[in-house]
This record gives sequence, C-alpha cells and structure tokens, in this order.
Amino acid sequence: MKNLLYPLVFALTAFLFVYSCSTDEDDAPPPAAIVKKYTLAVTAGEGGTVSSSGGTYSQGTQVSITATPSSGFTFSQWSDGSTTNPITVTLNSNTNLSASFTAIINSYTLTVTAGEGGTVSTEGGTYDEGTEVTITATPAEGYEFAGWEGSDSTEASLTISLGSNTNLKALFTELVYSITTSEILLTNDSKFDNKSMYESIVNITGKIYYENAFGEYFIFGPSASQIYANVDSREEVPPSYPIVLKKNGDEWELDKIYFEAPIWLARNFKILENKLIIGDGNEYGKYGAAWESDHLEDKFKWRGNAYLADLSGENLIWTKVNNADNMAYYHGITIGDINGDGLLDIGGCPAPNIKLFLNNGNNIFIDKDEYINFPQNVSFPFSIEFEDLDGDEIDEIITASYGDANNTPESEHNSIRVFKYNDTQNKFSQVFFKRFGFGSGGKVLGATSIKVNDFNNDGLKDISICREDAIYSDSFEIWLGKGNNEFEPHFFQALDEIGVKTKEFEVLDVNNDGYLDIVLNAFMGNGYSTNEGKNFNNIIWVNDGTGSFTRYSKKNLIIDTQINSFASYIKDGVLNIIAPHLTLEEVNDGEPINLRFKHIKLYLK
Ligand SMILES: [Ca+2]
Ligand SMILES: [Ca+2]
Ligand SMILES: [Ca+2]
Ligand SMILES: [Ca+2]
Repeated sequence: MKNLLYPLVFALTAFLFVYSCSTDEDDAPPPAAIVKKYTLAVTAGEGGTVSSSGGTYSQGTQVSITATPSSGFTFSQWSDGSTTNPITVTLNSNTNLSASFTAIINSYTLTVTAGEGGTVSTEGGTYDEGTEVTITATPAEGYEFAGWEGSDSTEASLTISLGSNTNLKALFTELVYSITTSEILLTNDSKFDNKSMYESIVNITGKIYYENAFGEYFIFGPSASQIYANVDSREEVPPSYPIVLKKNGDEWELDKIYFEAPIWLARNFKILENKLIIGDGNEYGKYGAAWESDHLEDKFKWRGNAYLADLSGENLIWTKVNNADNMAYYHGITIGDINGDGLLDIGGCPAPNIKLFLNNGNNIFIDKDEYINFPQNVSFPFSIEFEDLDGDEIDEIITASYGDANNTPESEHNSIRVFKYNDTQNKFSQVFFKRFGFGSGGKVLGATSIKVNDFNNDGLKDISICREDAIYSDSFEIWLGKGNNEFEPHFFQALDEIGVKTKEFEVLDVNNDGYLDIVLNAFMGNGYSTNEGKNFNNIIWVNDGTGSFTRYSKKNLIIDTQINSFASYIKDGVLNIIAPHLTLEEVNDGEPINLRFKHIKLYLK
C-alpha cells in the first residue's frame, strides 16, 4: 500500500504546481517597484512647539514643519543648522529634527541726570532686562544729596534692576554751612600747665592754619595771659607751647606739642614762603602800660621771644630769632625781605622800639634796630608789616601807631607811616606819614593788626587795620594806595553798634568774587553770640570791589554751635572756620584735656 501512495502524492503535487505556475504567468499584472519607508522624528526644545512630531513616510516625501515659539521666546534654528521656518524636509533617510528657541531679552534705556549742585556716576545707557546698575550721586562742595526724582530711595548710592525704561535725577540742596566735630585728647606729660593749655586753646589770637605736602595743620598759638592776669612778671607764669593739630580725613587729631617754642601770648603772626613768624605779646607787669612806662624793670618783664617756624616738613622746625639780650614785646610781628638779599627778615613792635632782625643766612638773625629812625616822641606802633609797595623787590616797612589817651585825630600819635630802604645810608627813612582820618576826637584807637593787600584790584597795594578801643569801639579801616608809597583813608567801620570785639582779622575772598574780604577774629561771647547761636554775619565783611565793606547778609549765618574762638581760612573756594569748644571747668591739672574741635564750612555766595 505504501508503495502505491507515493506516486499518487507526487502526481498530485506536480499537478498543483503546474497549475499554479500557469496562473501567475498568464493572469496577474506586473509587480510594482519596491518603495522604501523612512521615519521622521521632530522635537521642540524649551520655549516652543513644532507642528508635527513626524511619522513614517515613503522615500522622497516632502514634509513641512513649522516651529512656533512660546511667548517670550523666539525661534532660533533647527538641529540641522537651518534657520528656515517653516522647514520642508525631504525624507531620504530616517531623520531626527529638533527646533531650538531662544528666550527674548528685552533691553531698556536708563537715563540718569544730576540736578544743580552735584554729579552722578553714570549717565545711563541701554541695558538688558534685569541688569543691575549702581548709580552714585555726589554733591558738590556746599550742597548735600536730597533724594532721587524717579526713585523713592533716600540713599545717594542706588542699585536698580532694569525692568522698564527708567529716568532718574539726583537732587541736591544748597547748604548754608556744615559742621564736623573732632574729639581730641590732649595729654601733655605734665610739661604743660593745663590752665595755660586751656588758654592757648580758647584764646582768640595767634591761631594758624597751614597746608603743606604732608597735610593740613592747625596751630594753637601759645597763650597763657588771661588766667594769670594779675601777676608781677612773666616768671610767675608757666609759658605755653604751640599745639599742632593735623587733619585726618574729616577730623582733626593732635599732631604734636612743640616744647622748644615757649611763648606766653602769641598775638599776630605771618606766613610767607613756608615760614611762620610768631612773637610773644604777653602783658605781664606791675604797672600797666609798661612798654612806655617809666618802670624800666617792667619793660624787661614784659618781653618775650620771637620764633620762626619752617612749615615745609612733616614737623615744624623752630628757630628762636632773638637772644636773651634782645627780647621784646611783640604785639605786632612780621616777615619779609627788607634789604633785597632774598633772605627773609623779621620785624616786631612796639617795645622797646621797632625791632628789626636781618637774616644773615642759615637762620642767623642780626638785630638791626638802628636801621630805622622811628620818631621817639610818639607812641610806638603795635602793628607792623613788611610789603613791597613800589615794586622794587625790597619790602617797605609799614606801621600803624597805637595812639594814646590824649589822642585827637590830629595827634602825631595816630598815624600811618611807611619807611623805605635807602641803600646808600643802609637805613630806612620815612617816606609817608598821615594821621588817622577816622574816629572822633578823644577816642583811643589802638591799631592792633595791619595787613597789606590790593582791595580794589587797581594794582596798588592798600592797607587794612584793626583797632581796639576798650571804652568806645573796636573798628577796622581801609587806606587805599595811591602810588608812590602814599595812601588815602577810604573806609572805616566801628563795631560797637553790633557788639563785636576784635583785635585781629584775616583777609580772604569769602565769596569768590575776586575781591578780598575781611573776617574778624572776634572775641568769645562778644557780638557774635546770640541766644540762637554764633552770629557769623557780624564777623564777615564783604568788599564791594571799591575797598568798602558791608556785613555779610545774603544768608543767615547764625549757627547753633558752641565754640570759644576761631581761625578762618579759604580752602577750595570755601570759607573754613576752625574752632575749639572747651570750658575751664573741664580742665583739671594733670588730667588729659578732652577738646571738642569744630570745623565749620560756610558756603557763601
Ligand atoms: Ca633780607
Ligand atoms: Ca619796595
Ligand atoms: Ca588798591
Ligand atoms: Ca570777595
């Protein structure tokens, strides 16, 4: 049976095969070409979407895809580097495509301006959103920062993060004055009597400001007179010494006390070419006006020394001008070159006569009082100045007499004198003499300070004088130069009506108008003290350009501050007043003195 089945199965299979082959070849259409398929995958990076995520496409299919940025973004590019959008992709391979987007950064404009009276650190500019910008407002001298227009900040330095266009304006307000107070501990190692130290600090006279390459300095000129008023001789009084403060930032600190320059009372002083001259104007003596009394022993008791300080270094270098044989009473003292040899000579007065010290080089000074023939029948001047009045580079000697109790305006005692060097005689001779043109008969008008400046800017030097009068009135006056060493009285101001007591003064241009003004060194408590404070209007006298003066009145300068006395100077166009505040009750022997030292800036226009 098995052998029979094989042929049968074979035959049947063969038949089916032949049949099927004959069907293909004869009845079906020809087969299509084979089509390849590819995959496209499209993705979107952060910040947007794509119109299709792709799919499977036949080879050659063109697919268009759009990248759409979200808000705050912009389409950047496709991953194949194309920046075309929409992009058309022709599928010839499996393709991955990604759209990238970029966050949009806004930029804003910052505009920064400064109002009158200051500057800003930047004018602004265009910045990306969120940029932090720091702006600092800096007030000019005499102004203070007052806030921002465009910001609520009260800080002068402001950091802002930009989220919109921004306008900022720094606002400034004009200052009338500013005060800085320094606390200075003065210790003296018991070398310095504390009461004399107190007197040096509070007394009005001989206060000196100077500046050199090492900084700004202030000297309390020595003064021991008031505490020890009723003594017979200077030997009964401990002397005082120059106390020097130095500016450190906005504050002052003790620099040094110079024990090599003992003085009982420094009154006038003068700085010229980095040299400072101060002399002793102490008034110790039994018989009052000892410089002209018959009590010769008192004449000696009144005398002190003159000291020259070199201001050019970090420390003062002191030279004693005179020796023990030629001590004098120096209410007035000055420095200049009176013989044209280029060396600075020194003059003082009033007792025992006009003192002249010629500089012999190397700070050796030769007493040459005999160079000047001052009239011996009149009261001696309390004030003296050396100044080249006629342009020959040799200083003339200018004096203003003190006067006496019998003065009349006609008296020889009341006079201005100019002495000119005569090199054939090797002497000074008087070339100008004029009696006081001011005041009324009978008044004692003692000239206590004299300075020479050009007050009306006519190229001719003029004379300013302060006078003391214990009975009637302190005053100051101007004599205008007329050329040929001559002067005419021009302006007189009595100070009794405003109560100011003064003996010394400074010549400064307080309001920057090019004309020199006068700042009186008023006494403590007189005329410039009010219930409201210190009245600085009363001590500042403004030149109208002709050499006439009016009390400063453009701003109210009554300042609520406690000071004893002051010195004034101009720095960077601003009137600076530096002043101590100390009471005698605060001074105990042997204990350090805690001095409050005020620095007042007056912004005058
Ligand atoms: Ca000389
Ligand atoms: Ca001259
Ligand atoms: Ca003049
Ligand atoms: Ca002026």
